[in-house]
Amino acid sequence: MIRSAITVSLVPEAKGGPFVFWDRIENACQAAAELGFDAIEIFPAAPDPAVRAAVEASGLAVAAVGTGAGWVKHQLRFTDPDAATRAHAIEFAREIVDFAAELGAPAIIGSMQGRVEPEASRDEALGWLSEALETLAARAEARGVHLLYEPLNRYETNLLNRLEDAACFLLSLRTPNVRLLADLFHMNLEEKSLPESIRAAGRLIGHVHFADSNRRAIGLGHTDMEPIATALQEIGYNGYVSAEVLPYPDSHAAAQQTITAFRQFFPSPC
Ligand code: LER
Ligand code: MN
Repeated sequence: MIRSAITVSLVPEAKGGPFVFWDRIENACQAAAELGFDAIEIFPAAPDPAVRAAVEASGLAVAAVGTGAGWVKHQLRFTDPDAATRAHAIEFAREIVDFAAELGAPAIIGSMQGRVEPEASRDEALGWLSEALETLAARAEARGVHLLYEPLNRYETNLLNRLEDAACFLLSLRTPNVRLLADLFHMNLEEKSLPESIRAAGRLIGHVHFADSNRRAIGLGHTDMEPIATALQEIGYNGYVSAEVLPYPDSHAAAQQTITAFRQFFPSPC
């Protein structure tokens, strides 16, 4: 069954980014639960027992946990030409993988993947990314969860922008424990056809960021959602569609619009 989720950022440095809730975790969980979401997706500054307690008290599941604070707060990326920085990046992400696993959720590798920097070759950068994903995926597997790798659009990385390229890359790894995160906003910029790309990636897709073409809630842009929802059903997707969108016109309205769209495109069978 496809389930609904909504994002909360607990990282002030990410202000302006595509997260629906920004306030305290308790408030975000309460609003999400009242609107009927199945789960919350958390963008934390670091592992935090208080966050875990608040989510558990809310009764919501955790859809995923972002690692991006490693970049926005600490400027750590897996493809940094400096070996010590790369090691530090893996260490930061490993702590988030452990925290996410305690919550029964996968961690997301998005902005921490970095890019091919002028000081390095593309092969070197992809090699460093592979090393990081192998290490983190093994850690996640030992804790019973997947790792999620997210292809980003060309304005955020020059590594892998399309689902197909990212899928080939994941299949080249030794670990089978990394799944693709299909972010509909990035895909709108990079894919020829979103439904076709989803069908081609099939069972490799482990998470979806449910965002319209302008990174507002689904229904507020020009994405044709119906064929995308059909493609997700056809591949047997049974994960979360999680609203990683701007709080437009405000957090509550974006959340309300998201749950309305979710119920329209993924109606409950009973
Ligand atoms: C993270 O999920 C994402 O989509 C990125 O655009 C954040 O930089
Ligand atoms: Mn995303």
